[in-house]
Amino acid sequence: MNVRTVATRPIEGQRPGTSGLRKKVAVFQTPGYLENFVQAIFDSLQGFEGKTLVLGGDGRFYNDRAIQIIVKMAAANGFGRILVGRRGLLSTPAASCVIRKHQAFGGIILSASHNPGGPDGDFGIKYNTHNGGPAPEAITEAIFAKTREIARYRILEAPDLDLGRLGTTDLDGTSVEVFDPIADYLELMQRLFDFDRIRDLFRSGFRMRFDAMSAVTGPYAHAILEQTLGAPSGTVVHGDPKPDFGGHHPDPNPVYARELIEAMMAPDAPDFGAASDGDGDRNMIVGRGIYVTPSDSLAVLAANAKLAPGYAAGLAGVARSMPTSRAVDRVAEALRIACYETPTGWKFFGNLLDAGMATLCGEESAGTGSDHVREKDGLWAVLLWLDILAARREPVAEIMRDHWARYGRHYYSRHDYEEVDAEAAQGLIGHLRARLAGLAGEAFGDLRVEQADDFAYHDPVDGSTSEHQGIRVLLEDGSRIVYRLSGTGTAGATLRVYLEAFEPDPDRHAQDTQEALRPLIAVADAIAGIKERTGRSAPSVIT
Ligand code: VG1
Ligand code: CO
Repeated sequence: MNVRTVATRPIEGQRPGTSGLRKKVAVFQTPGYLENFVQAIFDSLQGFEGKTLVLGGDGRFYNDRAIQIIVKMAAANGFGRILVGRRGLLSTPAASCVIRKHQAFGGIILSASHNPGGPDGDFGIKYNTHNGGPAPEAITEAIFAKTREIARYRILEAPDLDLGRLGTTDLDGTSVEVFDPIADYLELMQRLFDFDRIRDLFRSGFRMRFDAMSAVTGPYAHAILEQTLGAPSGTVVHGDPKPDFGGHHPDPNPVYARELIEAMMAPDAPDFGAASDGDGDRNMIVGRGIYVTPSDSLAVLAANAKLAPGYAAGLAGVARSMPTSRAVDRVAEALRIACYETPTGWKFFGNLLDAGMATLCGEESAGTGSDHVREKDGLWAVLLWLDILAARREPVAEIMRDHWARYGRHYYSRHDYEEVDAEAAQGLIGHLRARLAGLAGEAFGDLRVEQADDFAYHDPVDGSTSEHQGIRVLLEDGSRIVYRLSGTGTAGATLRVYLEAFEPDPDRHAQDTQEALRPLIAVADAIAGIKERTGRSAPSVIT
């Protein structure tokens, strides 16, 4: 065996955040940085000798180099088989699908998701376990602990692999298989949705625009929407994955996917618009003339899931991250199913999905998914919407009006203050925490605080507890403010303020969201002193 053992030393700051380890590309390129983290993953695992590892990424800058390094390290560490997506590409949900289908030991996904890419952008790496889901906190903390005591890493001396060619290569006893990243995923989608019905919808003249944001879903969307479901070519835009995502943030929200929003608000807009993020696990849904918030999308999908063959038997339960609006709670109540509230990050849904307690899950950050894999899944959400539209044959705007009339409308918005001074952000949260006990009963203008706390989650399946997951302020009129700091950024701190107000009256369902939330926005600042503490007069991104 040509295994080389390289001496190394711990590198500071390799603690995984909300979704893996994310740093600037330049940081990942420093000698030993990637190698240390990968070796720490292997060092924290047991019993993988001879087993299968799935490997792929979102195609961002440095993806190709990193894949070559990881293949050689996985082989040197004793994996028996490595499945690599062709050209090193694999969307996050497809990776989850492949891990499950091929009963792999686990998988490594290279992505910084919605963060910008390119030589000056971000890179990221995350480990998923045999259930196909993101490693739970116990494992990410064990990996972090290993990064702090690492003294050597193992790598094979071997030439680079040709990742463009499908097929199997023997690498010193480890079989490395370059596979088609689309096939298994497409097959799974065909089992969940009525492809004939969606084909009929497109045949009837239904028009769609899918913006892949120059990221990983382009090839999947071309293959599924255009080549399989018969949507006219040109339906998929920005469908070529680029290492720098064309210089944009591959984040499907109304700010970064402005082009799609503009197309959908135009007089000749298509019937349906959608976009997904860097690694394909997020989705944005837009109807002609109407943007659907991710929280509303989750609620509508839960209410209509039974129309799709894969969910015809009904839902066991639903789950949402704490800051996600409570629109889905109302649907769960009507369906008489359980609704779980988890901390931010998909890793917290894994246990509920594995235990069969939840079927659909979602986050306000444009993540929706189900028990078909263990990651959020952008194209899956788009296909579920398409299947529902094919069954109901009503415009998106009508479906939304109908939904709100029945359940009431949750006006919802997230205000992000990006790259603020880390100390100022910590100070703001610390100050809020100190005020929590006295907040109940305090009045701000017409609004009075009913209850305030620092969200802690007790996992009903494994009994673990995760604390400090966001400050919640509930007001007497049913509205809510949540404050938390992002765990995915790579520069300074990002403060997220989540605002939600409930409106039962259908005559008041056509308001502008920021208008409807105006009083609450003022209270959010009054409670936390956002302007004063961050020095920002307005959020950097409003979604
Ligand atoms: C953000 C979102 C969170 C999501 C996470 C990963 O985390 O708020 O809902 O799970 O990104 O999404 P944070 O800690 O920055 O708020 V992705 O598409 O990056 O895998
Ligand atoms: Co993502």
